[in-house]
Amino acid sequence: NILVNKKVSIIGIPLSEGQDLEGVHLACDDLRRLGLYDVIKSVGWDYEDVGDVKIEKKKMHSNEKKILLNGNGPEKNDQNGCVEYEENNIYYNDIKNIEVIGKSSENIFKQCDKELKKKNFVLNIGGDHSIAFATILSSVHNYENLKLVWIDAHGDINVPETSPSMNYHGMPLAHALNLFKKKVPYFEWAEKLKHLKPENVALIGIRDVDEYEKIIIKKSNIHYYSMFDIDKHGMYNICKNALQKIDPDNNSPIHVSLDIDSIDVLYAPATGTLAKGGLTYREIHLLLKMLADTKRVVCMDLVEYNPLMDVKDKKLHCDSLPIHADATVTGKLCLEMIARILGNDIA
Ligand code: 6HN
Ligand code: MN
Ligand code: MN
Ligand code: MN
Repeated sequence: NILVNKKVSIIGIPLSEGQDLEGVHLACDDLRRLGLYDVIKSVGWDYEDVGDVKIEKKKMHSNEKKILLNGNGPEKNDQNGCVEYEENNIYYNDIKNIEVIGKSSENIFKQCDKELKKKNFVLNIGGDHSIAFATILSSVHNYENLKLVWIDAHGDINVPETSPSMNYHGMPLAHALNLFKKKVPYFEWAEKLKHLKPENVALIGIRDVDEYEKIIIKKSNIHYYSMFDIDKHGMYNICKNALQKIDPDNNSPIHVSLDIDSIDVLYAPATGTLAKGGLTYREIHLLLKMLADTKRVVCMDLVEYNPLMDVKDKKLHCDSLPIHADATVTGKLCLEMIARILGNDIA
């Protein structure tokens, strides 16, 4: 095991400004209430809850200038595999809430950096997926040769020029790969940091990918596995293949970025961007178990759980983890997945 401490640093990151719905900022407190600490202890790990990262709320200026988007959209040329878009018709400050996200991301980076340096397993509980730019850069900064497994229904690899929503949570992977063509306001703190290399990335579970994102994915040199690949080959083979591709020598540290919407709506109804046809309960558990078995996972983001959208669960006989009796369906699954990535072996 790379991590000899067997200690989890819990970082709450109640950032919800990367998307449009209320509620994802409540996830960390919800999981604390449902038994996060007991679950971690029950699988043999110690923990340290360092609390929530400060989210820098935006001060409104009445005379704020609204810059309008030119409606032409990006130009596309996928014949030779490039994405072409007009450079001048998009302003990066039109990314929604970019000030809050950029400033808060610096706080996220610093907090993760501090915890990673302790050689703890760092658990980042979102918040929406916007948090992942900072958490991943922090892992890349602390671990030589870091690999990334991004589990998501979506690509999250839009650049501002291709984004249909201008929501930053659809862009963090592109940003971490340094695919943005211009400097992003409020992210100056990150400009000199090492970014992620595409060959070190596996994207697993995709099924709701925007038109231009498909081109970016194909062109980017990341390794990607859609739901069809999982249907055809089974999760066991997909995970084996993904690990082999990103880490042929089997010795690198791994960062897992887990978007709850990768899982089917049936098992994880409480998330903002639902996409049918997701991972089954068994598939996500198998994937996380195989990752845990590498003994090289050093950091995990758990994002996009929205407790306000969750539904009642009934207590089952197989609920062996010390989870609060009134836990909701998605909340309970989140805790089970945390136990799984830490190496909860049985069943
Ligand atoms: N997520 N591709 C869509 C967009 O707005 O860019 C959806 C992104 C969802 C992001 O689920 O983390
Ligand atoms: Mn995502
Ligand atoms: Mn997603
Ligand atoms: Mn039975």
